[in-house]
Amino acid sequence: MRFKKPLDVLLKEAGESGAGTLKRTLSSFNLVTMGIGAIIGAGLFSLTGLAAANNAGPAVVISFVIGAIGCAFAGLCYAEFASMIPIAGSAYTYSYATMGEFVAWIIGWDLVLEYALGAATVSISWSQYLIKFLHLFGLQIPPQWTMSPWETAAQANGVVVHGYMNLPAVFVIVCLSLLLIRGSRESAFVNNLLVILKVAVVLVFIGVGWQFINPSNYHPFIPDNTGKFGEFGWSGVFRGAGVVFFAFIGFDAVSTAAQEAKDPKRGMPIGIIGSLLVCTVLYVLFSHVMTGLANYKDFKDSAAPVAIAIEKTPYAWLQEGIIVAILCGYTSVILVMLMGQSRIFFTMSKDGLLPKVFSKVHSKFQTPYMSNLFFAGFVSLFAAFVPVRVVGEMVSIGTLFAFVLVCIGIMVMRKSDPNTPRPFRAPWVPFVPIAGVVICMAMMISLPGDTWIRLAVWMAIGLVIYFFYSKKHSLIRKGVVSVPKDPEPPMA
Ligand code: ALA
Repeated sequence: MRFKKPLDVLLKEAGESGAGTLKRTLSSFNLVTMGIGAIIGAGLFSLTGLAAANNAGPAVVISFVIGAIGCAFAGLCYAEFASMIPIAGSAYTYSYATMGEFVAWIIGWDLVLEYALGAATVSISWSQYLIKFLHLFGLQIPPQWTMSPWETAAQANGVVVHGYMNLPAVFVIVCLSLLLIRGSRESAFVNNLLVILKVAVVLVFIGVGWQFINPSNYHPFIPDNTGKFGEFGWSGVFRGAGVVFFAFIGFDAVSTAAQEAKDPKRGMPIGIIGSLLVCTVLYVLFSHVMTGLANYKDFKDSAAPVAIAIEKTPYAWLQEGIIVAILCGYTSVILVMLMGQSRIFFTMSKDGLLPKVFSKVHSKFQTPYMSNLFFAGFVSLFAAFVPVRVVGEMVSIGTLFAFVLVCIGIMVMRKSDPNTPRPFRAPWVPFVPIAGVVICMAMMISLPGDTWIRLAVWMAIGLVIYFFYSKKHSLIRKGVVSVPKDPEPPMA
C-alpha cells in the first residue's frame, strides 16, 4: 500500500500559524533576493572559465542558455507545486502528496546532498577567497588550518604542509547558522544586503568590461571538436551546460521558505521564476564579457578566471571589488542553503519520519533552531575535513534527481487532483515536465561514474534509516495525521 499525504491535510498545515509554526515575514521581493542569493556563487565565478576553456569556448554563453532552459522547465513545475502546496518541505512534500511516503523519503534524503553539501562546497570555496581577501591587508592564516587533511600545500620555502582542517569554512557555517536561529527576517535582511552588493559588482564587471571586449576572442565562436565527446564543438557546448548547471542550483530553495512567505501563492512563482530569470540574463552577459575580454584558452586550469579577464582592463581595483563580491556571493549561497536544509528536516520531522527534535521551534525567534544547530555541526564536518571536489560532485547529481522527481510529480498531480486550485499553472503540460525530465536525466548521465556510486551509498544509508526508524514512526502510517478541523462556524 502506498502512503500518501492527503492534499487537504497539507493545505491546512500550510495555513496554520501561531506558536510552534514558522513566522510569515518574507515579501515577494525577499523571495526573489533569496533565490538570487542561492543562485549566484561559485558556479558563475569559477565554473564559467573552466567550461569555456575545456568544453565550449566563447559559446559557453549558449551553454548557459541551455542550462537555463533545463532549469526553467523544472522551475515552472516547482512554481506550480510551491504555489499549490506552500509547505517548507519543497520537493519532499510534493512527492509525499503525489508519489507516496517512500519516494518522499528518498527525495528528502537526497535533498541533503543539494542543500547541506551545497553549503559545505561553497563554504570551502569561501575560505579560499577569505585568504585572498586577508592577503590584501597583509594577513595570513596558517595553511594547515585552511585545508582538509587530504590536501597538501607547498609553501614558498618548498616545505609541503598537510591540512588539519578548514577552519574558515567552519567559521562561516557556524556564524550563518546562528544568524538563521536569530530569525528569518534578520537573515533575509542580511541576505538582501549581500545580494545587492554581489549583483552590483557583477553589473560593474559587465558594464566596464564591455568597453574592452576584443572581438577577435569570439573567433571561432564554437571551437572545432577535438575528436572527443564534450571537448568543443556542439557536444562541448552541451557538456558545458552540464558543468555550468551548478551555477543555477538554488532557485528551488525559494520553495523551502513557503511557510515563511507573507503571500506564498503569489510569492512562490515570483520568487522562483523571477530569480531564475534575473540570474540567466546576468549569466549570459557576464560570460559574454568574460570570454570577450580574454581568450577562452587563457582560462585553462585557472581557479580565478574572473581575475584573468579583469587583467585585460585598465581597472585593477576591480580585482578587489570582485573578491568582496565573491565573498558576499558565496555567503548568501551558504545562508540560503542552510536555511533550506533546516526547513526540509523540519517538515520531515513533523511527519514523524525524523526525530521530533528537528521540528522544535524556538519559543522566541520562531525558527527551527535544533535543526539549524544540527546542520551547523553536520555541514561543518564536511566543510572541515572533505576536499571540495568530493562534496561538489555530489551536489549536482542530488539536485538533478530532485528536479526529475518534481517534474514527474506535476504530471501525477494533474491526473490525481485535477480540480485543486492552482494559483500558478505550469504551461504546456505534459511537454514542459517531460522536457524537464529528459534534460535533467541527460545532465545526470553526463556526470562521472564515481558520483553515481556515492549517490547509491548515500541512498543506501537513507534506506536503512527509513526501514528501521521512519517507517515505524511515520504519523500517516500510525493514522495520527488527520485533517485539522475547520474553526467552529459562528453561532447564528
Ligand atoms: N548556484 C550556486 C553557486 O553557484 C550553488 O554557488
